Parts: sequence; C-alpha cells; structure tokens
Amino acid sequence: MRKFTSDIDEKDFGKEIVLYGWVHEVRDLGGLVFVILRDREGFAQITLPKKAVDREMFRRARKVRRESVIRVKGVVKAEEKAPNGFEIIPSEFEILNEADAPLPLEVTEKVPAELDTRLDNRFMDLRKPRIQAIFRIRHVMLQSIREFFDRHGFIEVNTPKIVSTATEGGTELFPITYFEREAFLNQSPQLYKQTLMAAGFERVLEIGPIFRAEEHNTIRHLNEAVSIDIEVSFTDHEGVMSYLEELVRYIHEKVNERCGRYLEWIGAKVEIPDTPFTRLSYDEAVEIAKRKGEEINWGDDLSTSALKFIAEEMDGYYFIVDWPTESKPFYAMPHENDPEISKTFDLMNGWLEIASGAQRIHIHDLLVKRISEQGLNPDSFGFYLEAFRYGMPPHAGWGMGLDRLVMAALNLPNIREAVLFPRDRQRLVP
Ligand code: AMO
Repeated sequence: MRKFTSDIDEKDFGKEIVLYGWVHEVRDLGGLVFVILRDREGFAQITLPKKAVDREMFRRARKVRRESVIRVKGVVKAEEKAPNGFEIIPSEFEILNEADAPLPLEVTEKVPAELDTRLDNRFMDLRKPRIQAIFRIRHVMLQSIREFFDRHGFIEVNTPKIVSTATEGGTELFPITYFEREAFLNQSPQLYKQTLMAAGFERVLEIGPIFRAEEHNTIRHLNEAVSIDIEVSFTDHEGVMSYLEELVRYIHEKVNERCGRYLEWIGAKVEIPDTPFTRLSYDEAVEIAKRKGEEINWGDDLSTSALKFIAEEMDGYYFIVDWPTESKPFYAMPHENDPEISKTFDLMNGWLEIASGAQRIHIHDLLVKRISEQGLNPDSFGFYLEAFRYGMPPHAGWGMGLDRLVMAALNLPNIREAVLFPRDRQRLVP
C-alpha cells in the first residue's frame, strides 16, 4: 500500500519512498527549491538543492504550479525544520496533472474567503486540512453510531425516500413528479420505522437523508439533512432517551480516542458529556424564558430567542421533556394521567435542537383520533394505520440530525460547515 505523509517516521530515514499529492507551496531560494507536498494526511517537504539533483527535474519543480498533482520518489532525511521532522531529496519528480492558474480559492488560507465563495469552490475548500478534518471526524461519528447500535442489537435498515404522504404533518414538503402522479421527498422515516415495529424488527436504526422545504435561511437549517433514526419496541420515551444520551457520550469518547490529529487541525476540544443529561420540563423551560422577558404562552413552541434564554442557564447537552401534546406530531403518546402533555423530548445543546423523539401511540383508534385532531386526513395514512390493527407493540424512538451534532460537537458557526455540499434555499450547486 502506498504511504501517506503521516506514515513516515524514523524507520524510513535513509530509505527511498514514493509520495503522491498536491503542490501546496513552492519556495524558490535560487540554488535551493522547496516544494511542500500535501496529501490527505498532512505535508512533506521535498528539498531540491540545485547542485545535488537532476537539472531538468530542478527546473520542473521550480516552475510547477500550485495545486498540481505530483508523484515524488526520493530518500527520506531527518530535517528538524521541515514539517514532521523530515525532508525528501527526490530522484523522481513527476507532474501527473498540472493545475491551471490563477486558483479559484486559496488552499493555503493566506487570504480569508467568504463562506459562499468557499462553497462555490467546495472541491478546493475541502483540500484545506482544517476543513477536511471536519469530515474525517464526521466519518468517525458515523462509524461509532453504527458500532454502538450494532452492540445493542439494532438492525440497520433503509426505507424509501420517495413517498406519497407527509410524515410530520407540516407543509414543508418537496413535491416531485412520479410518472403520472405527484409524490414527495420524505421528511422523515417516521412512518416506516414505526411500521417495522409491527413487522417485529424490535430495534431499528436508519441513517439517511431527510428533505425539508424550509423557507428560512438560518445557520441551523438545511433543505437536505442526514438523520439518525431509531425505533424500539417494548419501551417508552425514557428507554430511548437513555440510548440517546449514552450514544452521544459514546460518540464524543470515540472522537477523542480516534481523531486527535484532526481535532488539532481544527483547534477544537471535544468534552465528553456526563450522563444522564439533565431533564428540564417544558413548563420549567417556559418559566425561564418568561422570567428573562420572553413573551410566551404555555403551548407555544419555543422560539429561538426563548431557547437562547434557556441556554443561558443550561450547559452542554440537556433534554426538554413533557411537551404539550398539541405542539408535537400526531404520533406522540399523551401522558395517561394528563393527556395535555406528551411523552416527548428534545435533546438540546445550548440553544440548538439536536434530536427529538417520543413514546408513540400504538393504539389504532387513538392514533386515528389524533391524526384528525391535527387537521390531517386519516385516509392518506392507509398503509401506516393498517400496521396498527394486527399486533403493534408499544414502542418509542427518536431522530437526530447528524449535521447538527457535528456542528455542536465541533462548535462550528454554521451547519453548512458540517456538510460536504449543502442544500439551502439559494444553493443547489455544487
Ligand atoms: P424532527 O422534525 O424534530 O423530528 O427532526 C429530527 C432532527 O432532525 C434534524 N433536523 C434538521 N437538521 C437540519 N436542517 C433541517 N431543516 C432539519 N430538520 C430536522 C434536527 C432535529 O432535531 N420523526 C421525528 C423524529 C422522531 O420522533 O423519531 C422528526 O423528524 O436535529
């Protein structure tokens, strides 16, 4: 296997190796040229003393344009002043593909660029180690999510993203043309993951895209996001909240264990949150917001300004529980002794909502009643409702926005930083 720059250590000193990468910088000192080769894992200094290397090669290296793709073969030498403490004196310096000039975006970050310019030229932006690190960490997060649920006996599933009905009851749907009919891009795997409880799967995990036609342009909303969804039979909201808090802690632990160098590139520190997370009731949350001057009535959703007030008193991750039944989707189970309140929760990080979930209604007739009460037509939920008639176990679940989790864990200023090619109201390309 080929070596990355990060694979090279003292054992390689004096040996000949081959590196592939991009020309990050060329420093021409006349009789001496330094080419800084960058690959996925870091940098290597290629040193070409005019007198010691082939003349043709010296000329080629000195003239090579930044961001060209190169292959270098040479002997590794200890050099304290070079990145990682080594340099390479090349015997071969091959330009595999010369880059055009000028560059649409600086990879060296000597010139700061606006987020929009960066996203327009995302392939260049992603070459920056600091930016690439986000996606290396996101990869480890996904890996640890799968690990965690595999250990707990979950089955990973894939449900359709082209659907015929709204899931969450809202209007934020993207319609598409499906042959002669209208269809939609799915907002959530909600109806399918619940249907799989009727199918006897008991514990399912899905990692997939969700599509929301949100009009607003904020630092936390995307029109295509990735959702981590679980559904579990024979448990309640508390049961799935404990999966959620243990998962969040596990992810933070694994990122710390496996991503040391990427965290360094970003200059981020990931603190492992203590579990269990604080449970703040919706009532208490409203009280805090009111006390701080927010105009809010019981039953209202918590606005961003209310959440910012609440976050002043709540550190890191915490749950807001027991939401008004009316403020949550039709499938949320009301408390038996107080049906105005539901067995629901949101996982928060500061003012940012990371996940939401509930114990679900598993009783067919109550579900039909709640669908109607929310102004929806039970007839459009045919396949879903059928599953509740012939042996649906009690169950609960949640959905967590992966992009939001990455944003929170790494303290990123905008959700778009956590996504390779974000989709928002303005952006459909690249
Ligand atoms: P909800 O609508 O709260 O719940 O979505 C769950 C989580 O998905 C993320 N999310 C988003 N992230 C970025 N941009 C968006 N536009 C966006 N919309 C949602 C958030 C949010 O907390 N079916 C329920 C979940 C369940 O009960 O199992 C649902 O979809 O992090």
